This record gives sequence, structure tokens and C-alpha cells, in this order.
Amino acid sequence: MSNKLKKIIDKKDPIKKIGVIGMGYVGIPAAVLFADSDAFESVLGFQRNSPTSGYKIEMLNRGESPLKGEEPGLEELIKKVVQAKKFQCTPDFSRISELDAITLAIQTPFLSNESLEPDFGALIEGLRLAGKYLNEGTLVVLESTITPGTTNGFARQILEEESGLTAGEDFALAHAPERVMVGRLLRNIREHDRIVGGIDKVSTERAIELYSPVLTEGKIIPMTATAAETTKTAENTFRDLQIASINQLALYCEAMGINVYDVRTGVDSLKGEGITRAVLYPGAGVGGHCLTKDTYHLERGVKVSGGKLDYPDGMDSLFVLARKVNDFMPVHMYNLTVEALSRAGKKTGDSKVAILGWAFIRNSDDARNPPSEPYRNLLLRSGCNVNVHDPYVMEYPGVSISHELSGVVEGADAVAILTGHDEYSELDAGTLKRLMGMKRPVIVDGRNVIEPDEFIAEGFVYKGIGRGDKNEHHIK
Ligand code: SAJ
Repeated sequence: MSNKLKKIIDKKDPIKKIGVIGMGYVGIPAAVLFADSDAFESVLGFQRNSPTSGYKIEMLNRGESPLKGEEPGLEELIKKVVQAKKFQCTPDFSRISELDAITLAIQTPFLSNESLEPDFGALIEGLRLAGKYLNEGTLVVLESTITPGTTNGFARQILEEESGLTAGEDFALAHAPERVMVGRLLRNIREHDRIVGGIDKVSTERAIELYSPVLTEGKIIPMTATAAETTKTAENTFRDLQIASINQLALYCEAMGINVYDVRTGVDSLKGEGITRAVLYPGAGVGGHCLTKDTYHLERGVKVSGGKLDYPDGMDSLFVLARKVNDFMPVHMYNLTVEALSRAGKKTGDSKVAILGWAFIRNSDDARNPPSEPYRNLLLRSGCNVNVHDPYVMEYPGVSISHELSGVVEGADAVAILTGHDEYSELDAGTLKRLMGMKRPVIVDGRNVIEPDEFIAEGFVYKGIGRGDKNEHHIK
């Protein structure tokens, strides 16, 4: 660590002017929370005036939120800080030169699920712009989820190339991963502990100065930049692993003819310091933007680190295996559907299947990487006629989604529940059977939202993930 940066920062005043690049579901709440703090003077939200997102600039400067879905307190807070002239959205990136600190909240999706190569395009563009207008003594923080080694790697290189300055000497550089969840954005930033990792001690301390004022219950957890990147990808990798564990147990319970929910209750009963098992819930698959990619960021991090990994030769990473188990669940849903249709005397290819739920998560319109998509593709490939219902999702490329449940289930040979929307736990067996109009209707519950015996009593062929005791129930 060079004393040069420490001298530069000690000479500067405390952080007063902040910029946030990327007005999305991470950047907007972060920017308005900075603006709402008395510790800071003003915040600029940077948004490219692009055809797809340029509209956000005007909206935000009118005090309106461009984010869809319920975000408690966000719209009021945007209005408040805009009216107080503490926040302004601008496409003028040259104003970065006025700032003491700049954060980058830019998405890092994968180019394709197959390649698992992250698409760092938008992040690289943000880094170039930040570097171009960077001044000595400024703090740069990356908030996006990134492959471990990125902050100290290409992020640092780009900032140095564009600015002619040296990270850790002329400017501070850190990673402070976002931990926000849709529907709880402001609360998460205030209440979650905040991982803050600098490329050196001075950078870490300057980043702590930036984030401390916005935390209420959360506390700062300082570490190195690479440890911070690894923490973020690992916390989602571990969640994916926990879900894969209960998914695999569910498959075992089906094979053994027992009820995974009995076993889950039993395992979960073992509680206490250091012995509690984190037993999650089996389901039709794992979708979304976080768990489906963060494992692969972690795997890449180890690879690009160049370090010598001591691990059993030729063995799949446990974490990648977990991904494969979770990605098998929509296939398992398809296998259950095929089995159930044949028990009802139907050929899959001649059947009509109603998919209930397109969103990747219950009671939400978020349809990123939905498990229902691979399930639907398998049905279509076998010649099925497929209709999709979802109460929240408005549209999805190439898929027509209805909000009219009766229209979707009418005349269906099988109904498959892929998302645990509350609406589906209200399904009435008698009504559904009448709407489907089948002597031997099929229902496949991928989210454990219906009561099996009610539907079996109505004459349904029932299948449920993990329900080994009911999947082969006797048909009267
Ligand atoms: N899922 C299961 N079984 C479970 C829990 C989830 O099958 O027991 C499935 C869901 O149906 C969904 C997928 O996994 O398809 C992901 O669900 P999620 O609850 O993990 O929601 P995400 O993907 O939005 O995860 C985010 C993450 N937050 C951030 O990255 C900041 C994750 O770290 C949080 O733990 C999670 O929200 C949360 O707890 O809400």
C-alpha cells in the first residue's frame, strides 16, 4: 500500500459528492439513499440516453421510479431527494470529474447459459467512462456481481488506462457487492451487513466512509476486494447448493415411496448452535438472475486466479453439480407429466398441458431464467399443445401468457404448477376438473401448493415433487 494515496485522501475533505453509474434496481435505491443522508451534499445518477433506457432520466428527475413492481418507500424517497435538489439523473458522464466517489451498479449477465462467459460489455463501458473523467483522490466502487479477481484485474486496468492514474496510488478502488432483492431494495441496503473490499487498506477505509452513513441495522464487514467478490458469489452458490440438496433428497424420497416433507420436518427439527441444518424447499427448478449465474462466476474466479487448486482429479465441482441437479428439476417435472399422462391413458404428444406459473419466483412478475421455459420446451418437443398462465408476467419473448386461468386449463389433459403463486393454492379440485373436462385429469405440483388428497379424491392422477407416497397413488 502506498502512502501517496493516504496523503492525497487525508488532504481531501470527507466524501461529499457521489455519483452512481447504472440507474437500475441496484443503482437507483443506492443513489437515493446516499442522497438522503446528511453526510453527503449531492448525488448524480448517470444513465446513458439510450433508446431502451434513456426514458429513465426524465422519469427520475420528475421524482418517479422507473422500476416495475412494489418497492416500499422508493418512489417517496426519489421525490424527496429530487425536490431537495440532492439527487439528479444525467447522461453527462463528464460530470464525474466533480465527484469524490463513484459507484458502478451495472448488470453482468452471461452471454449465454451454455457458454457461461459473462457479458461484461456494459460494465466495461461504465469503467471506461468513469476512468475518462476520473480525478486524483476519487474513490471508485464496483457494486455489480463480478467474477472474483475482476476489481483487481481488468477493472483496475481499464480505469488506469483511461485516466492515466494508478489505482492504490492516485485513486481508491473497492468492491462492495449489492445484496438487494426485488421488493425489499431500500430495506436490504439499510439492514443487510455490507461487505466492503478495497484493493488496499486506504481504499477499504475510504469505501467504509462512503457506505457507513446509509446503514441502519447493517454493519460494515471489511476485507480485500477479491474476498468481497468471492463472498458475493459464494453466498448465492451456497444457497443454490442448499436447494440442490433438498431437490436431490426429494428425488430419493420419490424413489423410496416416502414424503420428502415428512423427512424435511424431521431433519429441520435438529436445531441449536452449530447443528441447525439449512433445509430449504424442493421445487420445479431454480431460476432468476442470481443463483443461475453466480456459481459460474465463482468457478471462473478460481480458474482465472491462476492459483494451484488441489481438488480430486476429473471430479465435477460440488457447486457445478448442484447447478446440474437444480437444472434437472424441470426435466423431472416433464418426466412426472409423461408418467401421469400415461397413467391417465394419454399419449404425451397428443395431450394438451396447461402450465401454471411463468415467473421464476412466487408472487412476482420477474421472469428471468424461468424453470418453466425448459419444461415447456420439452413438452413442445414431444408434440404437446401447451398453454401458459401467469397472474403477474405480462409478456415473454416467443411465449403467449394468459392471465385468464379458466381459459388456460379448459380442455387440458394435464395441469402443471411451475411457480408457487398464492393464487394456485386456492385451486379447487372440483372446479378444476369441470374446467378441464377430463374423466381422468392430471395435476403435477412443482411447488407443493395444493393438497394431494383433495385432487386424488376428485379422480385426478396426482404427481408432486418429493411426494413418493402419493406419486403412485391407487387410481379408483
Ligand atoms: N427456490 C427453490 N427452493 C427454495 C428457495 C428458492 O426452489 O427453497 C427457487 C425459487 O423458486 C427461484 C430460485 O430458487 O426459482 C431463486 O430463488 P431465491 O429465493 O434465491 O431468489 P433470488 O434468485 O432472487 O435470490 C436473491 C439473492 N439475493 C441477492 O443476490 C442479493 C439471494 O442471495 C437471496 O438469498 C434471495 O434473493 C432471497 O433470500 O430472497
